Amino acid sequence: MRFVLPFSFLLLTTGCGLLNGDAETDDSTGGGDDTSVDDTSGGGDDTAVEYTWTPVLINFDELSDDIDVATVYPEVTFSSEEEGTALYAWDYASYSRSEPFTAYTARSGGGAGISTDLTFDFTDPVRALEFYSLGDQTNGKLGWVEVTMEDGSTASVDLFGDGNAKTAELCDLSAYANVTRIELRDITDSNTVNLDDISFEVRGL
Ligand SMILES: [Ca+2]
Ligand SMILES: [Ca+2]
Ligand SMILES: [Ca+2]
Repeated sequence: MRFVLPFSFLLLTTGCGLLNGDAETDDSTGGGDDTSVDDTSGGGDDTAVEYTWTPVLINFDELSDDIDVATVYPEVTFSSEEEGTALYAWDYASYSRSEPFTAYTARSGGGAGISTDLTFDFTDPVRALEFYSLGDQTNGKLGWVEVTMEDGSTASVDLFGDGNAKTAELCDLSAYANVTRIELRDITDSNTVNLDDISFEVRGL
C-alpha cells in the first residue's frame, strides 16, 4: 500500500512535525471583529510575571502492574475517546524506551491495543513537552496531535512512525508554551502505539 506523505515529513527526523498549512491556525480564531488591531489589546495585564517551571518525567517505570494510569499522575490526566478504553501501563520490557513500562490504550491491562483518540489534560500549563512513541508498524504518518494553549489557540502536529516497533520516535512539542491539553487523533497504526518518557515543565508561581 502506498500513499503520499505530506511535504513536512521530508523535513523531519523526529516522530512528529508541523502539518501543512499550520500557519492558518490563527486565522480561524479571528472571527468577525477584525476592526481591532492586535497591538491595541496588548496593554494592561502584561505585567511581567516570573513563573517557575518544574520539570516532570512520566516514564511509567515505577508502576508495579498493568494499571489504568488515567489519574495516577497529579500533573496530567489521560482520557481516551472510545467507550470502555483507557490508557494502561504495560510491561513492554526491552521494547520500552525506559524499562520496563510503556502505556497504551486498551480495554484492559495487557489487552490488545485500541487505536482511539487520547487526550492529555494538564493540571497546570506546561512547556518543553515531549514524548516518545513505539510499537509502530507504520513507516510514515500514523496520526496527528492537536496542541491547545492556555489562550485557546491550537496547533496541529503530525505523528510519525518508522515501522520498527522496537524503536521509539520522539514527538517534540517544545515549540509550544503554556500548553493545557494535547489530543492524539486519528491513530491509524495497528493496535495503536505505546507511549513512553513523557516529559514537560509545569508552570507555577
Ligand atoms: Ca518507561
Ligand atoms: Ca502498533
Ligand atoms: Ca518505531
